[in-house]
Amino acid sequence: MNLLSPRDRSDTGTFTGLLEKTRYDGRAMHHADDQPRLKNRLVVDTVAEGLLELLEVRGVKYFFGGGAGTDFPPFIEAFAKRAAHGRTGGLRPITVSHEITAVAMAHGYTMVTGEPQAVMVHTIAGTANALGGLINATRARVPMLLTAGRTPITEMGHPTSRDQGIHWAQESFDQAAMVREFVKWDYELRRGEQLETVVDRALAITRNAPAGPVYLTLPLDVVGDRLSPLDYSSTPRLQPSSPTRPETASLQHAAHVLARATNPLVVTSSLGRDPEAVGALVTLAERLAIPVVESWASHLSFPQDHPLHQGFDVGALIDTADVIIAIETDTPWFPKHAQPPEDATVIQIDDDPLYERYPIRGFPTDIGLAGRARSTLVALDAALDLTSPNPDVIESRRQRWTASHDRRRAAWKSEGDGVSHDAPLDYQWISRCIGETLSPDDIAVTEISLDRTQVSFTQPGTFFNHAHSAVLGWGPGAALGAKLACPDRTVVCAVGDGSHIFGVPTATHLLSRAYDLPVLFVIYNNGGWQRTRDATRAYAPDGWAIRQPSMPLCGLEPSPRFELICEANGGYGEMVEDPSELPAALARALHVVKHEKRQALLNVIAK
Ligand SMILES: Cc1ncc(C[n+]2csc(CCOP(=O)(O)OP(=O)(O)O)c2C)c(N)n1
Repeated sequence: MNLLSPRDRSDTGTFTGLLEKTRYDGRAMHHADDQPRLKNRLVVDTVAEGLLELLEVRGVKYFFGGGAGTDFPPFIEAFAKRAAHGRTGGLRPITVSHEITAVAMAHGYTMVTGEPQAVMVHTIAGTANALGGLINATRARVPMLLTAGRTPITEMGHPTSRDQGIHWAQESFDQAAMVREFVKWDYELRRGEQLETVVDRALAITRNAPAGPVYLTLPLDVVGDRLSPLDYSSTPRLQPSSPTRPETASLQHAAHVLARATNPLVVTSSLGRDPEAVGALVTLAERLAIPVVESWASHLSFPQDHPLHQGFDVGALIDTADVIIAIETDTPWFPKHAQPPEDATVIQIDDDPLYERYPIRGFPTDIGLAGRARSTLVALDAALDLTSPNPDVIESRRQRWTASHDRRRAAWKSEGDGVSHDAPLDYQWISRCIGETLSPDDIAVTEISLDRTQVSFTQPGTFFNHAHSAVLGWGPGAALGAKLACPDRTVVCAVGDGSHIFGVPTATHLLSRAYDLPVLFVIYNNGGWQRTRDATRAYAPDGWAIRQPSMPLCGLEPSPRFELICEANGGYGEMVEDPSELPAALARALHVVKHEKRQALLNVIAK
């Protein structure tokens, strides 16, 4: 057996980090373009070390360990050994005290950088806790390598054989079954020799469009095993496929339909996931004067101050549109409330216009333009060169939508003004105050709470809302991940009291302090789950629940002093009950975040 017990392990003498760069000059080692293909040699003690080395050379920067357990020792050893050798750069371990926070942090990091990171959780126990976050990452198309240990295989006879009750009870027949519906690929590492293929395949698949998490299980017996010197390619031989775009005939068809449209409409939720796609949409929208609605926006997909931006409620516009371009949106409208006319044409632009992983989704796809949205929009714009839309129609449309944009913004402003003195505070007023505090480059992360009618985001990559799966508790961890990715930018996390609790506050605030991630948390504290109350009100407008002073199953009272949880972790906290006090409180909190580099939390008492 090739197993390595901690006692057997050679000490640091054999370890120099050790990536021996070896060039092979054999014919097979050259690219077709005659560039030499280099092989590196990995010389480490264990498979776990080898895995970390490979993740590092493949550009993974963080290894979020969420709830390390008895399956982690080979990795703990490996990181300790790296630290003992002064290897503090490269792949960095982050100790996260809850799996919900770990997955959300990785999600938050990747949503602003596009670079997938690694998360490791404990067997079935950690996987169960990570599952909600994994669902969010899947629906948000966030690439991520989620790994989990597995209980030892052998009951006796090996250094890593089972010796605790959990080793029997934490085994399942098919551990990946728990997550399989929500990952693109799963696998169990069987042997160290597979490391290069497994790591490269995992990272290629997770990034391949549409991106999404992958799951790799790591049996203790395997990762604790000795790894013989391993030669691997200096650049991964498994790459995600290059971005695609639809064939020319389909683009021309769509362009002709669009050029003839009288009342076209763009609806998008997540185009801004690719910040560079936003400019392509602006170009197309301006060319034909197409109004844009950000429906259930998870990202900033169109500058809010652009005259063609028509807000967030597609219901008001959908029933008069003759051509709808649904771009990166799983839910372009709510058919229960409003539908496009029967003879409207629906063009869907998406990596996966049919949303194949959604069990049911009946939005028409008269023309499905599959591929990277950015490229499709540019190509669609080019295809319009062969059409001849009526310039008068476009000009009158432009004027109409510009006026509508101005009216809409004026109405939002007066709505915000109208609640500016309300106490408890109104969500609109809280959002307005946050909006006035933000600089154009600051990052806002929200779950449900931040009301975009009161904030004007203009730059891609500045606004992030939860995925439509809305497994709540994502926001606080995602904000920490965003701050980890962008230490020089201000990150504001705007969440309800319910979402803050779902987000494991103790873990959140501990992490913020431990890793110097000063985020401003603003809690919209209405003492309960307002969306659930609203849903009950809609379900039974004249029912029993609405007449109760407090609806059953919806309250979070007595409300905790959320600000004290932040203070308990070295942060700054304030409770705000007076609407006129909020701007000054935000300024104080932001000062702490920006200049003292400490986290801050405002517990805003809301209605
Ligand atoms: C993990 C999880 N549990 C339950 C829900 C159901 N749910 C949807 S909205 C909501 C209320 C959230 O409360 P809060 O964040 O305080 O926002 P509010 O609705 O009060 O504005 C709940 C419980 C969910 N989406 N996710």
